[in-house]
Amino acid sequence: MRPTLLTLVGSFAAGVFASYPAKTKNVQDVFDTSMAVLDTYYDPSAGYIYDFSEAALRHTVTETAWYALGLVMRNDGNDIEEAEKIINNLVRGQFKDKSKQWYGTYQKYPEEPVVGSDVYPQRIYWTWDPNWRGFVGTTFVMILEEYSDRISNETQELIVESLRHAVIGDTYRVGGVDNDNLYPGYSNPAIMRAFTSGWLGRRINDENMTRSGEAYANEIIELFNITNTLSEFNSGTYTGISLFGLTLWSTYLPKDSVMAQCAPNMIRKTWNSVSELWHPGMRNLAGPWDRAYGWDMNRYFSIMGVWFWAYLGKEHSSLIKHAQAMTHSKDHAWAPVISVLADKQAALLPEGFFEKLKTFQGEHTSENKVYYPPYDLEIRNVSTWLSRNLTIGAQSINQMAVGGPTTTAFTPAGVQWTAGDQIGFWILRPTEKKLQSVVSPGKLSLTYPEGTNQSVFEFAMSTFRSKPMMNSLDDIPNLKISVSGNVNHAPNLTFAGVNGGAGKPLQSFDVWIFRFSMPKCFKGKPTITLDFAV
Ligand SMILES: *[C@@H]1O[C@H](CO)[C@@H](O)[C@H](O)[C@H]1NC(C)=O
Ligand SMILES: *[C@@H]1O[C@H](CO)[C@@H](O)[C@H](O)[C@H]1NC(C)=O
Ligand SMILES: *[C@@H]1O[C@H](CO)[C@@H](O)[C@H](O)[C@H]1NC(C)=O
Ligand SMILES: *[C@@H]1O[C@H](CO)[C@@H](O)[C@H](O)[C@H]1NC(C)=O
Ligand SMILES: *[C@@H]1O[C@H](CO)[C@@H](O)[C@H](O)[C@H]1NC(C)=O
Ligand SMILES: *[C@@H]1O[C@H](CO)[C@@H](O)[C@H](O)[C@H]1NC(C)=O
Ligand SMILES: CC(=O)N[C@H]1CO[C@H](CO)[C@@H](O)[C@@H]1O
Repeated sequence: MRPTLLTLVGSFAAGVFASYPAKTKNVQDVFDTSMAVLDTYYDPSAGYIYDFSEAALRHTVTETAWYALGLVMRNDGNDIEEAEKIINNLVRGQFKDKSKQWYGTYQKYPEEPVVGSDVYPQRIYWTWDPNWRGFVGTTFVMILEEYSDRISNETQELIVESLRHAVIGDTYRVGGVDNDNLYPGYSNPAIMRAFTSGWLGRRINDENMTRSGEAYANEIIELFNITNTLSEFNSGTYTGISLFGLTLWSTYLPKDSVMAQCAPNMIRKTWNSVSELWHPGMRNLAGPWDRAYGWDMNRYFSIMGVWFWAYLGKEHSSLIKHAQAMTHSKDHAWAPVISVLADKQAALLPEGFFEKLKTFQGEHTSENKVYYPPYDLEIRNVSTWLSRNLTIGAQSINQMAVGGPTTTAFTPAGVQWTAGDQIGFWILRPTEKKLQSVVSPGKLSLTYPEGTNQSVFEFAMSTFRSKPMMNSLDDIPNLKISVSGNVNHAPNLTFAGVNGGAGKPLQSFDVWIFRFSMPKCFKGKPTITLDFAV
């Protein structure tokens, strides 16, 4: 085809906008750095991103969706063509059989066998993931809202049709039914669900869908209002996703939506607790954590880390320079999403809010209440003490099941300290449904109200390059721990590492396990008190 004037102008324009023009230097850095990383993971012959983990070049779906948004934003060379190819791939890989529980969600990867076949039985969160509706769906909405002028009408129609499947499929989810766990307290997917339903209902004039989104949002808001915190509280990863979802509420819904009305307040309250728990010196959110992919944010890639990067600059965030080396680094793919929303969210917070997060404000205590029904039988009380070189956080809980919604990630108590060239962590593993905690400067007391002589206080501690071998509590670098209470004072010490020891790593962290058991005969309820000194 001979180039017409129009195609020449088109390619010239594409050349001019060689990068997404962000409003701030930090957001520009988030976007450019991350896209450069994602470009190296992109497989144009397939139209998918390679899985970031050890995966023999399998491809992956959600990261590919976020990358497609990044391509549309960058709009350079054949970016738009690739994005359209990707969108078509993702929609082709969406489950369209209305009779299946996984209707409307997207594949986990294109090479996977047929979900629900004899060889590949359906298993929620394993062979299919109900939250992919929300992750891919919200990304599609952002593409339509921000860049509908850059993509073809056919692709836009394809997206709207795909969103219809995703929104209706999401209504199949009922917490406690068919192994699903979507309650309004499961903050991050709940917020996405209300949003896509409210947004699409308005777009396609489906009043029932709009109403259903608004009604679900009301349940989330009522729950939030009880404690002024997200039910899925303090998580390096998931607080970041909930803030993303609340920013969607506030940005892309009209003023008559309860979501647009309530999101700014929820965002401010959530950032207030973040600002109390964020330790700028240690570059960590102090504990305890509801869902942790690790216990030192300097070593795992978190989505809060990307927000901090966007607002404070990478050097003040929890991410290392070459953040793709960190564990859970696939969340690098969140960068385009956060780049679009960073300024919109910042506009809802007071002037100078983020500047304060660059320096430690001095010793303080943060008290929070959290409620996540049905897992919490009572409101949880969370208390965190922060000092320059030591933080201690713990909560009192009365849960339906040990660990509440997640046993591996739920961390009822956590201590962090500066240990030379790294951060040390000392965390309580969940072993009982009821726990009473008292936090005070330098001190942590834990009691099991329903404990027995079989109870254990099991702590996992970081490893240290400066001190690879650990024989007792006396070997811990930069930290003295004194033990009191009616426990056996000498712990059983084991190692859990990637290549061996008494157990497997936690998330991807090698850990030392200090296990305190109870004497056969003891008075009162099982109690341990730990005094920490740096
Ligand atoms: C898309 O559709 C709109 C109206 O529905 C039309 O004005 C526009 O020209 C179309 N764009 C393209 C690229 O086909
Ligand atoms: C209306 O929405 C509810 C809840 O999302 C759904 O269960 C129901 O099937 C919808 N009804 C119609 C007619 O679309
Ligand atoms: C939640 O609290 C906010 C702010 O106090 C209030 O405006 C809103 O009406 C409340 N919403 C619900 C559903 O309780
Ligand atoms: C948290 O504190 C409140 C009092 O403010 C109390 O009613 C509640 O039982 C406490 N929760 C737990 C799990 O101890
Ligand atoms: C310590 O715990 C390990 C692993 O549970 C166990 O094999 C070992 O026997 C325990 N040692 C003592 C002295 O209790
Ligand atoms: C340990 O607890 C069990 C049940 O709580 C009790 O039956 C047993 O007597 C206790 N053992 C000792 C030595 O106290
Ligand atoms: C005793 C101790 O570890 N002090 C450290 C506290 O943290 C500051 C700043 O992070 C260090 O400079 C101190 O050495």
